[in-house]
Amino acid sequence: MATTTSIRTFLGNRLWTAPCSRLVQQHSNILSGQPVGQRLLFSTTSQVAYAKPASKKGGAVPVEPKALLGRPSNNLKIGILGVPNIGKSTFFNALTNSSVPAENFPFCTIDPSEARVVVPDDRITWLTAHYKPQKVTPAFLTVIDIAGLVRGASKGEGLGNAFLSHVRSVDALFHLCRGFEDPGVTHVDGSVDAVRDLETIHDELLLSDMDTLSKVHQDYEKVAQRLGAGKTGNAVEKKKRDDFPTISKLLAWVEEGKDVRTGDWTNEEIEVINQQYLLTAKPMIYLVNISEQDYLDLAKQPHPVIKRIQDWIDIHHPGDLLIPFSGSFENQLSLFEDAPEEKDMVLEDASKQAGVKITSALPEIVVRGREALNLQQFFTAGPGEVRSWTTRTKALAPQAAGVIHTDFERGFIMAEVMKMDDLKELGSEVEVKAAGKYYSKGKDYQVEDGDVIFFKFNVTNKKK
Ligand SMILES: Nc1nc2c(ncn2[C@@H]2O[C@H](COP(=O)(O)OP(=O)(O)OP(=O)(O)O)[C@@H](O)[C@H]2O)c(=O)[nH]1
Ligand SMILES: [Mg+2]
Repeated sequence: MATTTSIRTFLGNRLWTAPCSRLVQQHSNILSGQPVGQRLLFSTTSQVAYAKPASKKGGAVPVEPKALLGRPSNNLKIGILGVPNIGKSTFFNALTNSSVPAENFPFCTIDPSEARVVVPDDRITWLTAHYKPQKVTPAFLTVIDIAGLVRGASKGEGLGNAFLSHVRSVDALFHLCRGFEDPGVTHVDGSVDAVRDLETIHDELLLSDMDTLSKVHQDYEKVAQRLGAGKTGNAVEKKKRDDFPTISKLLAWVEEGKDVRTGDWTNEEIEVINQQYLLTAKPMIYLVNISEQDYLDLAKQPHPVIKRIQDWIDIHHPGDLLIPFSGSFENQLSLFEDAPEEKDMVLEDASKQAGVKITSALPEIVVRGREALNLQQFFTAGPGEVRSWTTRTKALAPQAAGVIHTDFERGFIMAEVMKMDDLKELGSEVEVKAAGKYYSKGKDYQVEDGDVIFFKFNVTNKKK
């Protein structure tokens, strides 16, 4: 895997900070190529099935899937967040091969830029080599470069509410931190201090959520009191009354300084949370931008800023993921995007200098970004096209069919499913069938990441 070394390099430096088995488990999963359990990374956004209490009749225990925080869409976006002038646009350009302005002054970015980046996926590569299709369509991650945020934004400082509305419009966040020293690059607060910057951003997001929730709380409280006093209300008012306890709980939570995404909410509460577009409910991945030399030295010596940030995350937001990278190194590599041999030479030189194999951190960042959005891939494959399709985690088979075409969902009959591992191991569809591993699945089947699916459908029934 192209990213293995950079992950190992990074892990080599994180093991010394690992305070608990969580990190060790996270690491071993990454190293063994297993998908990292979402529960480890983002506890409240995970899709973990839980058991309802046994029914009184003693029947089978029904299992209800846990709802996800966030918009119920397959078209989700991740935003790049951070204080001004720390390399967000530089990172965006390297990641998406774009050329948005990235100059040495705060608020260089005002209007957000959007770009799509291909999600690296060995499975698409395998399917393409196997089926030799006429067309290949990979999955994409949509990334938004947003303006820098300063302390006081929630009260209108800097770009204030305009900035916060940009944050509100994305579904997950790459929280970029400046870990490089460069006297030539000015800092809005006069000095480089990544943990102070982290706190600035977190405080502003929390203050914004507090503000949103206080207003909603006031409104719902009035309605709840009115309806509680025996007055009849319309459907909207009844909903406000019913949601009022959850809003009170949420307000108390953020007033304690806790991000909404760190709570263990019920499905009913998650439904209420999702209507409020809260900023601290969004999954967050911390990206620490260090100098090129520090990036090359990561395997040899722990980086003090990364250690400080990791300690801060472990205390304040345990489970959130940190990935170090070097903006200037990635920027140089991106110049060779159309010259892969020269890019390999740059990486070889860097590896010689570092004494370990060096790779770009970007593939890992893209893959983790997709995971943070609770998105997964399934594949359709044949000589015409190999294509990666996107659903939210554990979508049901008809919903997955609906991503291809609404008719497929409407007339869904069954999904014929091969597991990617079986296909790779046995070598062909025929062998998978012969081994009894070609499964027919009905409408209750939860699609898994990496399924190769052939849908059967019938659209003679009229659209409802
Ligand atoms: N030394 C060094 N300079 C960098 C790095 N990344 C960005 N810069 C410089 O920092 C300055 C600001 O970079 P931008 O990418 O515009 O920063 P930004 O966070 O998007 O800034 P705003 O849009 O103003 O919030 C530019 O002069 C970049 O060349 C880096 O990794 N190392
Ligand atoms: Mg910018």
